[in-house]
Amino acid sequence: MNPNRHLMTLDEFTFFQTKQFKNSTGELSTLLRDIGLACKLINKQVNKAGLTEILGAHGAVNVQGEEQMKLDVFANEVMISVLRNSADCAGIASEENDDIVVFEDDHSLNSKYVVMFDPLDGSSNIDVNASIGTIFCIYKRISELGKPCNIDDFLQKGRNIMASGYVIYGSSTMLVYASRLGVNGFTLEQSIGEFCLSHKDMRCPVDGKIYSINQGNTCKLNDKLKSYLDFCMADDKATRRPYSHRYIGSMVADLHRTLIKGGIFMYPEDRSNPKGKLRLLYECNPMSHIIEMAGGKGTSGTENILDMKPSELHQRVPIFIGSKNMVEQAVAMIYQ
Ligand code: AHM
Repeated sequence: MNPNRHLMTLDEFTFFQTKQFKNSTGELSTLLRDIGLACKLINKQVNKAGLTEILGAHGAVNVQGEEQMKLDVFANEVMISVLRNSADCAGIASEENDDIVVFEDDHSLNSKYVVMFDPLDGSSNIDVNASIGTIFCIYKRISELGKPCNIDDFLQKGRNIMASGYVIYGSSTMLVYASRLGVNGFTLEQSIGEFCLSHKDMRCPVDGKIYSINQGNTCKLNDKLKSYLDFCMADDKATRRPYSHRYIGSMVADLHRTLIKGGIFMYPEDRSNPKGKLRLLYECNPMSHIIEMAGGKGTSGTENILDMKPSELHQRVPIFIGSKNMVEQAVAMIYQ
């Protein structure tokens, strides 16, 4: 039997990338492997979400007498415990935690990286079996090695992201990973429990014909945003309009489609969410980094997302993201 060497695992791939940089220590690859492990553990639970409910809902006890955890709480605890055990993480910030979590053991104090994540984005979709995801990004800390990391390590501009990614728990489970060398997708091969390279050098098409927004909120939008939606729905064959409307309500799933097929995804400011709904640090920054590394664009409408200096951990921001030409046209029509 011949070994199937057409498969390249996430580990092999990141190690291969590491070898291209003379001074690289491989720490980032180790961290990515640890995040991959956490996501495989989350995936296992997500896949049996319906069964878990049969065995006992949140607050109930399962047949083994263990308390059941809500999936987003479970995902958060898995991410934290795996990264706490990681050799290369000084601390984390999570959408589920009010404050940063600093790892103070001797090894972590000397770790170079901090990680930010949304452990289970779009979790309201769990009940209807729609795709959900984990989003993460990794920064090099700016605080002194040997000391505990601090809030300034986490309030860096998205431009400083070293690597980012998401895992989509969908019809298959896939990890999309962006570094300065580009964006690559790895599908979980369940039989060997490894993420394997399946989508090499992913590029977001510069143009598209899909717009993605919670259109039910139109009554809460300002006139310019409403006019832009009218533009998306207008009949004009020359510019491929009307665009198709797609909205899953799970950012990872909506942006995964946008990355592959092109289009624009928006969560703008509205009457109920004057600063937008999505979080700069856990959702907008990592996603903008991935889309930008793939040739697309992410903006708040007035500023490139990656150039915004965060002022607080759970800051919200309006977002327009996806195919470069579509995003630039939307911004020109709404904000200029
Ligand atoms: P969550 O953090 O509660 O999961 O909310 C984030 C989700 C995004 O995945 C999605 O794009 C958005 O909220 C959908 O919001 P809405 O239901 O208002 O359209």
